[in-house]
Amino acid sequence: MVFHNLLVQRVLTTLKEKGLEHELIVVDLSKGEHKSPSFLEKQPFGVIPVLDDDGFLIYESRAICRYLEAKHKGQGTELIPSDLKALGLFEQGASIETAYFDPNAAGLAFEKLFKGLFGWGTTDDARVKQLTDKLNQHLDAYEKILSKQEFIGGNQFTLADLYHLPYGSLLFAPPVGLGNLITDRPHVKAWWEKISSRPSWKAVSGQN
Ligand SMILES: N[C@@H](CCC(=O)N[C@@H](CS)C(=O)NCC(=O)O)C(=O)O
Repeated sequence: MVFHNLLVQRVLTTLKEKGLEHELIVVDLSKGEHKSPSFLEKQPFGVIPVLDDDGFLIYESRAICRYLEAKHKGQGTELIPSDLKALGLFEQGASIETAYFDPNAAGLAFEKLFKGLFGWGTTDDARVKQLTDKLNQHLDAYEKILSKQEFIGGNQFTLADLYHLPYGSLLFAPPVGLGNLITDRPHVKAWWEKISSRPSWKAVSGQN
């Protein structure tokens, strides 16, 4: 897994689900290319990914995925439902990922993996405990939700599930070593196995 391309993987998985051709232009973070004036013109926050769709530029990985789904509705997997109530549940699931999963899973990846990998300092054990406790608490809610519906945004696979894949996978990476937070909960485990075994994600994360 190329750790620093995590959120690029979110977009690549969406492209695969939609069956869309693309060209991947690698921005070398180790050389600081993402902070160069020309890149900052495209992405003022200096982070990847950015999508250039025939000159139309859009950044923020989740927004890019939504844009691709809206533009190519009717092609490949439907990643956002159109039925009003299904759409409501999708929005709820997408918000759950951003509010309750991402900050804790990403925080744990930062503390337990990225700090060591990129020389950003030493792991703060108190912070790890705080993030692990929060994620445990939130995954208890996931367990309840997923005992009543198949996916986090309703009963079909959507972007709300797909958004979890990069940081969810990192929980299993040896330096993080917290895959048990997922596998200890039967419904969360079944959901995770379903979403992480999609051919799109397997291809993008190099598990094939
Ligand atoms: N909210 C942004 C986050 C993007 C992000 O943090 N990208 C990381 C790579 S996965 C990055 O470019 N980090 C470089 C840095 O922070 O300097 C998104 O979803 O696109």
